[in-house]
Amino acid sequence: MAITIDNKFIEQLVYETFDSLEGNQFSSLGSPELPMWERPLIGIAMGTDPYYDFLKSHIGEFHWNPEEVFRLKYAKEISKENLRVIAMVFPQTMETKKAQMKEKICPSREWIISRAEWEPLMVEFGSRLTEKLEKHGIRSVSLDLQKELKVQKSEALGLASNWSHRHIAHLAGLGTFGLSDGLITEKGKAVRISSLVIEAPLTPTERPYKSHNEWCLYYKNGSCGLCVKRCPTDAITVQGHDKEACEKYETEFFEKHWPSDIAKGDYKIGCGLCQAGVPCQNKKP
Ligand code: B12
Ligand code: SF4
Ligand code: SF4
Repeated sequence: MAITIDNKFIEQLVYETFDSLEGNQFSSLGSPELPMWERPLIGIAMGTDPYYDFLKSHIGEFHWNPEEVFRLKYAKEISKENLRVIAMVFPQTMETKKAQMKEKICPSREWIISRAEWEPLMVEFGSRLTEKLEKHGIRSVSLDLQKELKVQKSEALGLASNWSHRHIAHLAGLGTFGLSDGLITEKGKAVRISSLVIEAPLTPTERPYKSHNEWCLYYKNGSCGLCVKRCPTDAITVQGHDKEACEKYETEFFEKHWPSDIAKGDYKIGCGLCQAGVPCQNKKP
């Protein structure tokens, strides 16, 4: 029987792939029975949306559009009309968030590990998903598998990637930005994000907002501001988020406050205290 390639089919494939991940567990903390991440929220955007041009002027010319992403992997017969972008938002588990909420200086052990083991997990996820799609004759590019994905300097906005997962998730209807910069989704801000460019006739997700920051209480009505208080280094103020100060603090906690019983190895680091213990932790507040 011929398979219909539609949103439902893709959603099932994403969940099936996610559910099969061997790396989605805390064996590094001696708890292989506990998952690191919950099933993702999924949003879909057209490959022709004018938003990609906006990102080129807003972030920098270096920010890719879906067609440029597709050309990283495929040489022939690429038409942007046939491309879609799938944004996937993976929530932290309640256990990780509860542990992170209690911390004030150094992120919790669960937060440290779920951040540190993210890249290998996304290699496992992206490889399996793109292979399954290929078996169905569908071309796709998982951004987290592309070695060209890197951080550079946007003249206007400082540290920025050539593919900002959260701007793409915003485009795909999954959330709006908060005072801390973090994307607030229906499952809150304590999330990580991945994206996939795919050649398939999928229907774009409706965007249930009009502005880029309306789900944040501070931007909505001047209230909250709790992320400002959660930051141990004053990197967040009512003027927004100071990326350099934030990055500097991540290095500081790595050097001064890292738990002695967790081997540093080549782990990537992230603080994320502003993502927990706030009203936008688990939901759109
Ligand atoms: C560089 C980077 C950093 C830098 C800079 C962060 C930043 N704000 O850009 C540093 C090292 C500081 C950092 C820290 C963290 N990061 Co980081 N980081 C990235 C990376 C690699 C690129 C981000 C990027 O391209 N930014 C682009 C710039 C332009 O974004 P921006 O300035 O924030 O954008 C603002 C404007 O565009 C404005 N805006 C949006 N639309 C519009 C429209 C108009 C008209 C106007 C005027 C303005 C406007 O709002 C945005 C937010 O304020 C991404 C991975 C990726 N490839 O996407 C992860 C990523 C953003 N980080 C993430 C996380 C989780 C973290 C940490 C929590 C660390 C951790 N893991 O524990 C902290 C949180 C810091 C914070 N307060 O948000 C997540 C995001 C989760 C979320 N809920 O948003 C990402 C997507 C990684 C992932 N794969 O999930 N990170
Ligand atoms: S903690 Fe409050 S002010 Fe900060 S991003 Fe969340 S809703 Fe906005
Ligand atoms: S990640 Fe940590 S240092 Fe950076 S803004 Fe959030 S709380 Fe502050």
